[in-house]
Amino acid sequence: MSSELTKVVALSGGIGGAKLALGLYRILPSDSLTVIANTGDDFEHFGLSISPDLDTLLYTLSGKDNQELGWGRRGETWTFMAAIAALGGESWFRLGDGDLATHVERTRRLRAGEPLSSIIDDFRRNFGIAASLLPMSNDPVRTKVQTADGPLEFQDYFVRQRCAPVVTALRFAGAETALPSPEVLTILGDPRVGIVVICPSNPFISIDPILAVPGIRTALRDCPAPVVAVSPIIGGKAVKGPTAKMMAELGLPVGAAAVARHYSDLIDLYIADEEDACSLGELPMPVIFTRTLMQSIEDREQLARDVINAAARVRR
Ligand code: FO1
Repeated sequence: MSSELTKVVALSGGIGGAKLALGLYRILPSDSLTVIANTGDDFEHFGLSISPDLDTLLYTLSGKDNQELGWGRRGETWTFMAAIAALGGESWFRLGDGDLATHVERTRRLRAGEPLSSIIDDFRRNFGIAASLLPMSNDPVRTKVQTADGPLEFQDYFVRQRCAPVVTALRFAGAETALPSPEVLTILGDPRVGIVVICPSNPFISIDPILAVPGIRTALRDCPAPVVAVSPIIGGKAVKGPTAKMMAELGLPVGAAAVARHYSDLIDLYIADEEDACSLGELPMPVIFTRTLMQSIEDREQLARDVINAAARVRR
């Protein structure tokens, strides 16, 4: 990116997206990254306001993430959950003792009337994160999973039922009246933004809720910077999570090409894995192929470099 284009914006859900967000965070000058996070997975549990994708990003960008689980905190203890289970309480959604502090403190401040974006900005500063981390909205937007047996709350589908139910549709309750959180439209209109990256999160449950918030899709279309999406599918399989299963159940061909088409009205460039180089066929946008599997820190940084370099070749 040329020198005056000093800002990068990334749209991300949880685990997969957070890996590329970390790669971008590590290769870019410290305060040049803004991550817009999905809040459609958020829910109330034990009376606590839980924001899984924001928390995964907070922990990942600050090196506090639990690398075995992919969510929650490193070195976690589970005394609270064991005590809940002993009381016969709900233990399907596991809350570690350190993670619990995040939910308790967020809930306290939300109840005191503080907007989520302000709380998260304070948390990321306290965690020493120099990137901006923005919830897509301060208003509640909740992903509802429609199945053959009726609607499910997102975490009930994703965690309690382990993504087993057949998905017939997804709905983002509250999106129609939600406002983008204050800094979201500002950063998407900032002329210093050199690229907007759609991270390799699940397009349907992590990126679509962000795009469903009124004003965000339009801001992306009007954004002077190129918008680049990274495929979350490699060789017809999702790296992690239910993306491939969901695509089949939603009647989409399972593959990186279908994801590119899903974003076709928004993106200037698609980055897919080299494994798919011979199978993508004709797409309505330029495609480059690279290694998109991120197993190590070096992989995260290399993919981030590939994305930044590729964007420099694309002009809106
Ligand atoms: N995912 C699970 O599969 N099992 C859990 O018990 C679980 C607990 C949990 C607690 C806090 C948190 O921030 C995330 C947690 N997740 C758990 C992951 C979560 O369901 C997903 O990160 C997102 O909702 C999808 O990206």
